[in-house]
Amino acid sequence: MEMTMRWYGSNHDTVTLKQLKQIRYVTGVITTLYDKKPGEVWNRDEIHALKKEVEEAGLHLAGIESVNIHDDIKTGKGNRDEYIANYIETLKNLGEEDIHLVCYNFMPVFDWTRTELARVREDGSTVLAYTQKAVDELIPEKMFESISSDMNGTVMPGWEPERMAHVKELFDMYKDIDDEKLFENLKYFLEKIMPVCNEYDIKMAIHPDDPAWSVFGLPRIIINKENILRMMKMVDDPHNGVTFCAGSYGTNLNNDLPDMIRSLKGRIHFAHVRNLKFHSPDNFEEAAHLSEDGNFDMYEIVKALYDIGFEGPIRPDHGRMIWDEVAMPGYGLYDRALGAAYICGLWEAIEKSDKR
Ligand SMILES: [Mn+2]
Repeated sequence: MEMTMRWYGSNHDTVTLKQLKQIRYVTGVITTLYDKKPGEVWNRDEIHALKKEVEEAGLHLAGIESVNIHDDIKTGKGNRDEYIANYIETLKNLGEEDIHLVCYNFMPVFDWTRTELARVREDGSTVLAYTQKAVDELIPEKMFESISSDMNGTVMPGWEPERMAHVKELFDMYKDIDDEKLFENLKYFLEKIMPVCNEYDIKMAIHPDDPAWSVFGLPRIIINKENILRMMKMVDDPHNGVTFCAGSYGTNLNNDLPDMIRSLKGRIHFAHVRNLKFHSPDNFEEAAHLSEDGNFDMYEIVKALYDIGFEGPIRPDHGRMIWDEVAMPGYGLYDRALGAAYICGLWEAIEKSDKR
């Protein structure tokens, strides 16, 4: 595995590449062209400039999170084929720049959903949190307003104000889309892009839906073992793979994370590791990475990744906000650095015990 950190680019991130480099455990960066709209082509020179910036800081550009999918592709409507052609062009340009990992998601309307961005924990740290009750009491168009004051002046991925201004139209686009239709549209998209992925060895890594169930009546399919294995079989090509996000699949306590990892051997191209603390099955908050701070056994999760021979980038996922840092919720420097160190420690211990 390669330890990485997500970085939003020098125009958007409060964390610098120099700081990431100094974590020491981290050798790679997962980044994106944050200003690109879904459906737009990423030009080769833009990609090259991003890569150069990362490399000049002594880091490796390990992959893109994300190249977002236009809603016409997810709904199978409008200009789907044109947007798929653009996506293929982007993949080709990434391949030409020697970038071989692309994370994406197929979630309708909301990229991910939390009902609080700064829940205060006992020790005064703040974390992202979710309660089903709060979602049930909210009308979807107000979702953005309800959390935007806690964004610390940052623009959060999937929650761009210009996108949220059209949230009602987005809901209309999805009104006749159910799980089956969404699977069908995902298959259509994957079949079209697989040739370019094979040509340039680009590993597509779908991010699960977060939380792993339907919110606001929208369909959600990347939520459990059955569905993800269905997706792997549906387009049975190793380039059709997975971002294994422990914190997203883990929102559903019925998901056995180590078992899911083992069942996805050869298809996990990217891993996100995070811990959640549950107060009840539908009230949880993000915790420190340390196993005993939450409900997940991090040793078992990292061990499962080790056992399947996982070689891709791994990153600590959302961290707590600690030491009075002001940053994008979940994406401060300090707690994610602690997470990286912890995961590297687990990995080294597992690897050395295995080799003795
Ligand atoms: Mn994730």
